[in-house]
Amino acid sequence: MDLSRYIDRALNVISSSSSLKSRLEDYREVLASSIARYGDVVTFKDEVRYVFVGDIHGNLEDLRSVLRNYDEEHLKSGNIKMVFLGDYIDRGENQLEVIVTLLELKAEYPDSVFLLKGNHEGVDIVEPSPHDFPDELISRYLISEGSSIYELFVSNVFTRLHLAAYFKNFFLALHGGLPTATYKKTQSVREYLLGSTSRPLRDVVVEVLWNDPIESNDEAQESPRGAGMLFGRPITEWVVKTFDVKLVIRGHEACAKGYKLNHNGRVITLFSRIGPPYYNTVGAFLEIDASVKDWYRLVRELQSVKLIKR
Ligand SMILES: [Mn+2]
Repeated sequence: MDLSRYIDRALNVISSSSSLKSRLEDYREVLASSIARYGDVVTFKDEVRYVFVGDIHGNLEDLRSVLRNYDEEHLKSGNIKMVFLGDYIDRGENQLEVIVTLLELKAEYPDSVFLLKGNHEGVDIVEPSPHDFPDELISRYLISEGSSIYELFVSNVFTRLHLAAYFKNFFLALHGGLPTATYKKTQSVREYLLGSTSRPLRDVVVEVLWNDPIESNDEAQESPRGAGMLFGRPITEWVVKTFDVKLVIRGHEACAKGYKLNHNGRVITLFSRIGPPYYNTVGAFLEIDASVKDWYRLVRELQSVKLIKR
């Protein structure tokens, strides 16, 4: 069976507020054990196939187009690991369906499905803006139930998502971009992305969730978004060398073709939903096979990029 059947499972879960609330308790456990087992920055070691999915923003049909490509056998056997790059909610018409589908997948295959935090899921440490998820919950379950379900999403889900995924020699995956505040100041990838070895520093996490690449030899420039920074080529070159990765994989920015490359092919952006309020008419996701020696050449030649069209 292909993975799109998890959408039906999600529809069943959200059909009543009581079933959703009880399932949110399960998600809390699932996500907490994933953080306990893999850390806030997931470290991968298996040379298998990795699928990266960019922003979905509540667009269920585009999520379906991605999930149709994969069978449960892939996740069960561990031959494929799926990494979702955040921004599941906000703006689209099916935010709840999208995030619950992903949580159902995570609950079933906790070691093969990884959910990263987007700026719209950063509600614990970072202000989400704009953020119309509470409105969707209230319009569906009315004010009292809708508000309490939103609180459960914050405490049980959004605060428990991974911040990034790292595979030495291969990739670093995160929602927004590479932080500039910790550039050249840290030894480990975790410290670089969190700003400290213990508690995450807000300003650094904001950068991870909000930054965008810019084709510049400046290290950093101010971002027109009003949050985060624009990171230039020197930052990417330092990260590639210091943390020994070939590719930085991120979402966050709509792109006309669903993807784009920056910084001499070292940064790939994936945007996996189509349609308003964004302008792109094609979406994209990425599949790389870490067991293939020249996997990075295949990325550069765009053979690893999968398109979503209607
Ligand atoms: Mn975003």
